[in-house]
Amino acid sequence: MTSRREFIKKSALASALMLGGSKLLSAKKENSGRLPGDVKKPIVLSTWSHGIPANDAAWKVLSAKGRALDAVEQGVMVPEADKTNRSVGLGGLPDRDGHVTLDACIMDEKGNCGSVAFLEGILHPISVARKVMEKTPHVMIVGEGAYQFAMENGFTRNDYTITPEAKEAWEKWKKENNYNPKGDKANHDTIGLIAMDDAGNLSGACTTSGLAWKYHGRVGDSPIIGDGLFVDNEVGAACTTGKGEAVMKICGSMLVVELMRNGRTPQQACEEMIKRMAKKQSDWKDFQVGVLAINRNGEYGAFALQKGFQYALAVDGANKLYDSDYLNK
Ligand code: SD4
Repeated sequence: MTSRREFIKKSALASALMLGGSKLLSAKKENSGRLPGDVKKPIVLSTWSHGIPANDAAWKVLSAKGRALDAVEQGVMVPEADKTNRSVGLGGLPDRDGHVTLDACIMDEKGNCGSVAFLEGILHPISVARKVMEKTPHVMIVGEGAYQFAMENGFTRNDYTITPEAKEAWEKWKKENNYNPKGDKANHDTIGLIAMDDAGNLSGACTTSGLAWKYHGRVGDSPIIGDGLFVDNEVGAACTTGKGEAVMKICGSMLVVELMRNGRTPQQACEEMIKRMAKKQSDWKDFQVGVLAINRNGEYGAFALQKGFQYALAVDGANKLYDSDYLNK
């Protein structure tokens, strides 16, 4: 018996052949080697090596025909809960005053979104962001207000707000750097995770402790919808990592989604965003930014300013880490 997928593939092939060989080639090319209808899903794409365990958790939800929104939340909760992770969650490195302050956002297939920033003492900021999305008329709540909101919604203060290891690193940094945030090095690895479920719906989540040694109160791109994350179910999803200020200056994730809307593949869109960033920001060789994107066909893209950006891709039941291509060669 012919499966629906095979049927679609054969029909597409037959109609393309009827149109002539050249049409077939261009159909193939436009879909990166796939024929129309052969959408890769579910698919999960996330930043850095902590993306591997995050993707595993997301995949568990998606392989049980779960919703992409649940998958992205479950996925990023893994690095959030990992006390040894120095860039996500309460295990993260603190700001220059010794506070670990957390930023997170989430977005679903309907364009609903929620965000928290400058939040202390909470193990899962992504879940607070989801509550902001689901329970309030707002998109973003920050600082003391976000903490209060978390308390009112059943979250508890965690028993640690900074790990002994992060505190030790901070003491060392203070001595060596004279309490002076530089903010120019990619000393942090946010997790951004975007996914498409079996129903073809897209969602994304992004969570971080932000740049290490930042000014107290500084917020980067990660919890800002359109900067660290953007999802448009008609087009695709994108997320970023690296120096938040650089991403914020060009609304990075939103830009990538808009480029895909205008016909770019995810890879082309990621490259164009990074190239534009480099063109506009003359110090681009001194910092790192990485970007990931997927579109509605389940095609994906990854690109960075510098060598060293890695991403985790889960598709067809396999979950692997890859080195991203980059601009500064
Ligand atoms: C920030 N974008 O706070 C985050 C940090 C990060 O990989 O992603 N580093 O600017």
